[in-house]
This record gives sequence, C-alpha cells and structure tokens, in this order.
Amino acid sequence: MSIHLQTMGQQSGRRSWAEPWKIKMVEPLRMIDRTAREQALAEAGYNTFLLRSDDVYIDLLTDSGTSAMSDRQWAGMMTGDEAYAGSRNYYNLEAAIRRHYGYRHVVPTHQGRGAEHLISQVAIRRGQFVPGNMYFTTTRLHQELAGGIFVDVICDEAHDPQSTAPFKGNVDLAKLEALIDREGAENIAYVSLAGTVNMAGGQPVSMANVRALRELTARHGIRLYLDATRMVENAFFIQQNEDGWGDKPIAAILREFCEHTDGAWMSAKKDSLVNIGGWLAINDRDLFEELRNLVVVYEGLHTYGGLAGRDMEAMAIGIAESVADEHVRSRVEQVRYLGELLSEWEIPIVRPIGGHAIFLDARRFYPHLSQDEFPAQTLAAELYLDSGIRSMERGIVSAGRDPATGEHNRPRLELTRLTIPRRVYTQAHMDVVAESVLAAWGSRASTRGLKLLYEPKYLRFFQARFERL
Ligand code: P61
Repeated sequence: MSIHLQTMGQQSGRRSWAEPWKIKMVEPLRMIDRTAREQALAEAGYNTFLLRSDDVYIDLLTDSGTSAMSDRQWAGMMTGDEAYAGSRNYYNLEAAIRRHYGYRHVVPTHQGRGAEHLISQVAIRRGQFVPGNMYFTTTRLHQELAGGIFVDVICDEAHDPQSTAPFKGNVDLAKLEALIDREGAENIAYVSLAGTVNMAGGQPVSMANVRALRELTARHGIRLYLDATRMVENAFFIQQNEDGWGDKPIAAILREFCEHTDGAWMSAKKDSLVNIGGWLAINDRDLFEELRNLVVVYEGLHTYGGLAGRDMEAMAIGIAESVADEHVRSRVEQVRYLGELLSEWEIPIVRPIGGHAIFLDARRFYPHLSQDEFPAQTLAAELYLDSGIRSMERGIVSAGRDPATGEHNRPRLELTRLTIPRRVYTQAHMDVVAESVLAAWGSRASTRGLKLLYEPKYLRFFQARFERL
C-alpha cells in the first residue's frame, strides 16, 4: 500500500483554510504506557465508558459537553444571574432560541435527555407508536418508558455503511405512510425526526425530505418534533449537497428547516458549544403549559430547568456562535479530514462522512467475529490499547434488548465511533488518531472478541462489563 498524505485543501480540490480561532488556554495531555493501559482497560471491563479520563490520551468518546468554549462564552459566565426565578440569562437564552431555531415557547432542561423525558411524558399515550429516523438510545428509552412503541422509518440506505447516498438520514415516506395506514393516525404519538442521525453515522436529512414529511404528517394531523441536537451540522450538509441551498447561510437553512416542524428538543452539549445544557421548544401554547408545569417536577423552575444562570448565558452565546458558517465548516471539515485519510488507506468507514464523527465499520475489521463477540466493542478496546485513544461502541451493545422478547436487538450497523469534540483537537491529533486506527487495522486478523459479563437494566452500554475471549 502506498501511503501519501494530502493536506485538507488537496483532499477537497481547493486551497486550504484554517480554524477560525486561535488557542488561548491549553490543557496538558498525558499518555500512560501500554502495560498501564492494559491494566486500566481490564479494570474497566473492556468498556471505554468505565475508563478514568486521566488514563485517556486523545478522548474521542463523545462530542457531548466536550467542546471548548470561547472567550466570549467564558465572559458570559460571569454575567450569570443566579436568581431562582426569572433570571435574565433565561430571557437571553429564549431570545437566542427564538432567533435561530424559530420556536415560540422555550423550556430549559439540564441536558437533552431531560427534554426527551418531558416531551415523551406529555406527548405519548401508552400503546401509541413513535416513528423515527433510526433510534437514538436515550430518545427511544424515554419514548418506551412513556409507553410508546418506537418504529424505525429511516430510508434503507442508512443501514448500509457503504451506500454513498448524500441524505441517509431521510425518512422513507412510504414506510411512514404504511405505518399510518396500518395503525391509524390517532395511534401515532408524533414523528420523531433527528437532524443528522447519530447512530447512522451522523447522516443528514434533506430539506426536500422534511418538507415532504411536513406535508404528509399535516395531512394526517400528526405532529412532527425534531431532535435538534446536531441540526446545525445538518444545515451545513444541506448547504453543501442539496440543490438550491449553496448560497444560503447556515443560519437561514436552520430556521427554514425548523419551520417545517412543530417543536424540538435539544442537547446543547453538542452544536451549541457548552459543557452542560438543553432545552425543549414548541409552538403550541397548551402543550407548552403542560411542559412547563412538568419541568418543575423533574428539572427545576421553568426559568432555569436544572441549570445555573451562567450555564444559560453560555448557551445563548454558544447558539449564536454555532451558526456561523466558518465555524461549522471548520468543524465538519476536520471530521472529514480524518475520514479521508482513513479512506485513502482503505480502512472501512461509514460513507458519506458525517458531521460529528468517523464511524469505523467493525464488521469489516473483524469478519471472523460473530456479532455476539462484540466486534465494535472489541475495536474500541484495541484502539485504546494501541494508543490511549478513547472511542465508543455503536453496535449490538448500544442497541440493547427488545423490551417485548428480551433478546438482543441486532442492528445491521456494527460501528466504532471516533467522535470529534468541537474546537478542541488539532489536525496533528487527527493524524495520530488515523495512525492508531491503521495499527488496529494491521493487527485485525489476530484480534479476539469479547464476552459479556454484566449488563445493567437501562442503557446497558454505559456500564456493561466484558472479558477477553
Ligand atoms: C453522544 F453513548 N448524545 O452522542 P444528552 N439526542 C441525540 C444525542 O446524540 C444525544 C441526546 C439526544 C451523546 C451522549 C450520549 O447512548 C448514549 O444531553 C441525537 O446526552 O442527555 C446525546 O442528550 C441526549 C452518549 C448519550 C451515548 C447516549 O455521545
């Protein structure tokens, strides 16, 4: 194999550009030696969630809450108004959400799953169906805990890591229509649409698809709610790859997309560049009244929702920063830089390259391992052993068990996610990561799988333990 590196610009057939920021404060990294890594991993039950972060070198577990805040966000923290009720920072947050997402009523929550809990409790009647564009772990769990039955209506291409369709997050409207015909519109709680589909590899939804979805759901009187967690990144893909959007700013595309939906929930720990925070926003006044009543039971008063005033201020500023075109471009293109390097070395990853992470196709790393030997969990362990890089399993462990039968859910996708925090790592870090993946690829034939020793009841991937086979 001839290996030749290409600059970011060469990869995209144009002159290079650089991050639209410079570094003002640094956090030293530490790398422990191989023997110490072997011990740390065994103690963590071969689960990267159970490692101490002090034992991690480059942390690509998640892009959630791991972004670097700007000097303006830190300055905003100092203006925190920690009043129990009516904090000024809440009103700043409300204004930022109205301006950039366009929804009328805002309920803050401590993070995304707090919002998922509230919307699921209020909008789902026991036994109703909740169609969505592939499941997300916490989203589906809250829907199920509220008595809902999740149904995957994403397009077939999403389940194929090698399909290069540009909008693999799209809902298959025929699948949705068939569900409505079969079960009746009154038995559909709402359609749960995620902007960039995390479990599919960060794949976007097109503007054409959300418009058509809006038309279909409106015809049946069904509500359409958006998981806006990485919707800014979705807007970037529309700008780049959908006809008619190339000259529109990200901010305008985001607004237009949201206009086709009735409300949204958000984990602001991703797109919005904060370490903690979330919200729920909705246009319907009556539903809002119910939500803002429920938030006081589980999160906190409706003007803080489990957050400090300073956290809401950082979020309000982060929202405005997050929609700047040059920011989004540099964020998504850094992910792409890593992906193109790996592709050039013929390492199997999910294509097209998504917005927040590179997803390694663990089935093609380890064709000799059955899904019960946890190939993606194994690959995450191998990367850590090689270099101290932390990644995350997104396969059979993450998919959990069928609540009705108790059997493993068996997703077609068996992926290991290298998730890139925003504004944190440099291109040199990406090179180090790529070389570690290459090392794991080189030793793939002799890699043995894992055996599951323990799994907790909810969201098992966070706390499950394994041993080497
Ligand atoms: C992540 F392993 N994501 O990707 P909260 N919707 C979407 C998310 O990506 C999301 C939430 C809602 C995480 C953190 C995490 O199985 C896992 O603020 C599209 O985390 O409560 C979170 O937002 C929930 C990691 C969550 C996981 C669940 O890394």
